[in-house]
Amino acid sequence: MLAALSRGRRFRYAFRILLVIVVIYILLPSPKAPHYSAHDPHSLLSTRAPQIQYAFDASAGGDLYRLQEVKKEFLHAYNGYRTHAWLHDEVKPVSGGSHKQYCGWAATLIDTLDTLYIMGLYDEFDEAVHAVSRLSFAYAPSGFCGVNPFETTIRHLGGLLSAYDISGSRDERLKRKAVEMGNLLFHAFAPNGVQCRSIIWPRFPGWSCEPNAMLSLARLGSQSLEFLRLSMVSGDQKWASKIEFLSKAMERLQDSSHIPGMWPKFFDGTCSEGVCDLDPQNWQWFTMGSGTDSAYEYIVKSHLLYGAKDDIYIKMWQKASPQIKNKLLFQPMNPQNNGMLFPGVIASRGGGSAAFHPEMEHLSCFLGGVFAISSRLLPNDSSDEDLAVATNLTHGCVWGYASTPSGIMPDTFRSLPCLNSLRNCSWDEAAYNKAGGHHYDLITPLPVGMTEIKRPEYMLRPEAIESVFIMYRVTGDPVWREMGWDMFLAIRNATRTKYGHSSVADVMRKGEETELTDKMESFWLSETLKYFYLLFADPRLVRLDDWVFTTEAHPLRLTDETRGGG
Ligand code: DMJ
Repeated sequence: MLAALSRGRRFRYAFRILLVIVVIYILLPSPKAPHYSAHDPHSLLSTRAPQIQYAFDASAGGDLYRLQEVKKEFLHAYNGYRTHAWLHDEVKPVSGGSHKQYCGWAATLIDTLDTLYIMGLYDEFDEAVHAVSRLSFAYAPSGFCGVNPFETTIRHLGGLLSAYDISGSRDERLKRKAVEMGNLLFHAFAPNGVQCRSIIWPRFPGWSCEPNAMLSLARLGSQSLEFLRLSMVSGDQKWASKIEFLSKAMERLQDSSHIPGMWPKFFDGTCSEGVCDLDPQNWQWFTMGSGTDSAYEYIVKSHLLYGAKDDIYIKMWQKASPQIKNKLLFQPMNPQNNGMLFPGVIASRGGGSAAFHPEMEHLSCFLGGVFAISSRLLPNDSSDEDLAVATNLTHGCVWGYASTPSGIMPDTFRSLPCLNSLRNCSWDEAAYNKAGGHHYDLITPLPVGMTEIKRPEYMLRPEAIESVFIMYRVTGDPVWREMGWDMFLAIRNATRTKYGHSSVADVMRKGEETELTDKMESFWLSETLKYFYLLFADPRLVRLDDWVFTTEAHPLRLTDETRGGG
């Protein structure tokens, strides 16, 4: 009958049907859409006996002035995004435009949901959840898109799961979106079970997920928290089974690297059984920075989330951590002679030839927090040593901030290691002069103790404040709040713009000389400002005994049936 109609009438019919569908969609109440308010019965303050977090007494409280200052910055940046880039991936903090980074699925909004709730911004949370629940991941707003499985897992899936957990595990809209994203991410695995580089989305006939010949450790090992929690929340075990397969591959490879117990940065992911055994003749890089960081972090944290069901994670950490301490950590020579530690990089060719690079990345600053958690998770002979390592690693990052003219640590720099002894490392001016120049450029001196700045930018990264926050929560020592406040002031001063906060090109420049790159990654709101906020909040808020933070700072709820202990 339709064929008999004129083209114009067919068009009008189709238009009317479409209109009716849109109106029904808008008017239908979303199923199970709780309204969040300041009187929300769900409380984030808990009373569970402390295991990881210091036993703060009830009077510890928050540092209200600093808390409000952090919240002000958060609102400034969030409102910049809300007004100028709503539902886009990122706001451009200098020019006020928007930026597509992750297929246009509102990366900043999804990444930020749980921070809104934690900060008590319930109206904003309500509005944001409503908007997110109406997004569709069935297609990419900008046509075909290459989905990055690593980033989409930690930002989108982690963001949705955490928003669900933190708001009381009752909003079906959030659970549904998490499952939808989890199903999409399931396409990121090649037939041999290993993650491919990207998923072409929407998929089209003929596309297949090709296994990755240069698979990074971070990609192999950084979805366990999100996938395990998704299985727990949804009741569907398919994500947990995937993690079981991948963690077995990691366990199988752990002793065959040039530094048994540690994994190198890259693997060949093209073998039929998953990941190939390592070729001992190849170069292997060992680092705590880019390409590996979150895989080590997830071993410890997956034990926290799931150790009662599977002890594979803690066994891997027990093998890895002594090697990290003995082989990778070094004490940089510095005029203050303080005992701080940095993780370096080892490039090894096998057959005993290995080179140590005293290179420190901002990304590696997560490690202090991980050692602090593991020192409490596994009370044993090395607990005190692990806490001392955590303290010295975190001091190293704080030193990296305090040393530059802007008060912010560069993305990558080098130092002179005291190779002989971790206790006896006194300042040796002649050795320092020999190791590197004194100058950053013609007029600016290098911070004394650094021998080279390889990447001078600051990308609004969270890892340093993340470890400062964990150190405060684990030890209860208020000195960490003081250090965190100095870091906050320096970052605010260098990065604040009209529409938010911007990455800066060079932390060795100050004030007007700083070049702003017009980039505000979603982790600024998801991680960096969340950790600053929690550092100054009542320490019972989002306690380390009730929640585990993903690598994107999304707290996931710990449950008694699955959590691992000592
Ligand atoms: C974040 O997306 C995550 O913390 C990730 O694990 C590492 N990189 C950024 C922040 O620097």
